[in-house]
Formats: sequence, C-alpha cells, structure tokens
Amino acid sequence: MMTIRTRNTLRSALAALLLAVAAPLLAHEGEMGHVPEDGSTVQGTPEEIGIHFDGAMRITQFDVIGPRGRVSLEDQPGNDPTEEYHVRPAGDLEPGRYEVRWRGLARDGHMMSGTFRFTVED
Ligand SMILES: [Cu+2]
Repeated sequence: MMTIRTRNTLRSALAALLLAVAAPLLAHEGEMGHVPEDGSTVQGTPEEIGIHFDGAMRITQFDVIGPRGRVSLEDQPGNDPTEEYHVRPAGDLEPGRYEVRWRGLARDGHMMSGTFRFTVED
C-alpha cells in the first residue's frame, strides 16, 4: 500500500515537472525565415541579411562571417524586441560561403541562438 502510494506521488510529481519544463518551450519564439534563405545561393551582394521570428526577439548578437572573416555591416538595429531583424552589408560581398550567427533574448527571458548559411556567386 505504502509503496504504491509513494510511486503514484512520484509519478504525479514527475508529470508536473515535465509540464513545467515543456510549457516554456512551447511558448518560444522561433525562426520563421531567413534572408537570404538558408542554404541558398545569391548572385552578387544581397541587399539585406536578416531573420524573421514568429514573436518579438531582442537580438544581442548578429554576425556575418565570410571567406575573409567578419563582414562589416552598415547598420546594426538597436536592442528593441523585433519580429524582423535586417542589416545591410557595408560593402560588396566577395563570392564565397557565408554564415550568419545570431543570439537573442526571447520574451520569456531565455537566450536563443542560431545560424544560417548562404553562398554568394559572381
Ligand atoms: Cu524560454
């Protein structure tokens, strides 16, 4: 009797814990799209580079890494939460592979991060 009751108590405690862990994950803002598209190839320098989220995200880091290292960006928007974050390269991007690395703060306070890649052709 005692053992069964203890086991049931443990089971409901575990279920409550799983719910508590799962709920914030369901509420998370996610990446909805990338500019240029992840894995795409673009002709020449893209006019803008950015991400769309399905909820407000406060971007804390947004780096574009190319064949020659970090790309200079013309503008880095402020720290206001936004659903669309776009930057323009300060100069022409030489042909090659590029990776965007970003970090942000979701509304629930969790740090989010991601990467996406694109290729620039002549
Ligand atoms: Cu979270």
